[in-house]
Amino acid sequence: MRPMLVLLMSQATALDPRKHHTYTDKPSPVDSSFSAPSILEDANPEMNPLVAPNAESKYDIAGDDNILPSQRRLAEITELIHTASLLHDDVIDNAVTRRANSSANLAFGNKMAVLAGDFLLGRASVALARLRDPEVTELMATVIANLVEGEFMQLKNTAQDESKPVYTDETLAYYLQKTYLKTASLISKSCRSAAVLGRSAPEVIEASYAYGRNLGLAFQLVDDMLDYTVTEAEMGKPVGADLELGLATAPLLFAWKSNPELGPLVGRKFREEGDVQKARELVYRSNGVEQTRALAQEYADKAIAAISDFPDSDAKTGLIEMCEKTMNRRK
Ligand code: 2DE
Ligand code: MG
Ligand code: MG
Ligand code: MG
Repeated sequence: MRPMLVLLMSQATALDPRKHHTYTDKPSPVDSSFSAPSILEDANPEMNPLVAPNAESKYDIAGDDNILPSQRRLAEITELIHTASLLHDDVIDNAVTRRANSSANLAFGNKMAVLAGDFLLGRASVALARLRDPEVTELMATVIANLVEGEFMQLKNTAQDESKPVYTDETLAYYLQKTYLKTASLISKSCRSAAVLGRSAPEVIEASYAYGRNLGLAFQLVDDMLDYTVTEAEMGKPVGADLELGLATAPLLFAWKSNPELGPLVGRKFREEGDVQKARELVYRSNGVEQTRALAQEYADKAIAAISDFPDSDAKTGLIEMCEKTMNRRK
């Protein structure tokens, strides 16, 4: 999803008349001299499954001149960072499945999985440096730091003193900040970077960032909701895992808001026998799932509103579809 998003954003912003100047009329210093080897330094482009030139897509992205080579590379970098974060995530979460397969940590062990993630981050950094765009380098390097900051916030779990946890307005704000860092930062800053590489006008750059931020928040809210609602066979990754890990995500936070008795359970991170089951039941009984879906829908709507001034195009339609798909996904 993420590489496609970057390509669609590249296309949609290129078609915006507010653009400073077009690719053909004034190529950026990067793109006029940009001849990139494969992102993994492989001479054979077939070896690069990420955004192969002939990649099949229902969107018309393969030979589109509106998409710059640097923007295609950015899409690949985004995917490398994302995949690296999942390799590390599955180690941290002790997950045994990913994308309907064994997780890398199960198949190869934690050490190899961590090193594989590090390798992808290294390759992403090399590719980023080769774009020769300091602003984009800063944005995407910040994403890497943000992913880690988000995970740290999640380890801490709540903004409250754990001995006396009480639901306050800060509880949801903390969760949303964590969610921005661990998920929406990558989506928003890669969308922004696509517009920066395309030399878009400042308001177009801001719009692409706002789109990504809101879509990213919707995406993780749905992810946290699906953890309560779908089966592992549908998801292709463990479900019900968040509570087992002691994580208070949106469905639980909404349940907690109307059931203060959940506080002590959250405080001890569901470590005692029966905690998880009790918490899960309260989530279902207090519409925590529905409230999470409604909040996700608000963000998805904001994402669509953010790009409303983009001129109509297939790419814009694709970006809107991404929001709809995010809301309807079952995996
Ligand atoms: C997905 O959350 C996790 C995203 C960020 C992970 C970031 C880490 C810091 P989930 P699912 C681990 C390291 C960052 C790097 C290497 C850049 O809800 O449900 O656990 O798919 O995702 O397991
Ligand atoms: Mg996980
Ligand atoms: Mg995780
Ligand atoms: Mg999850």
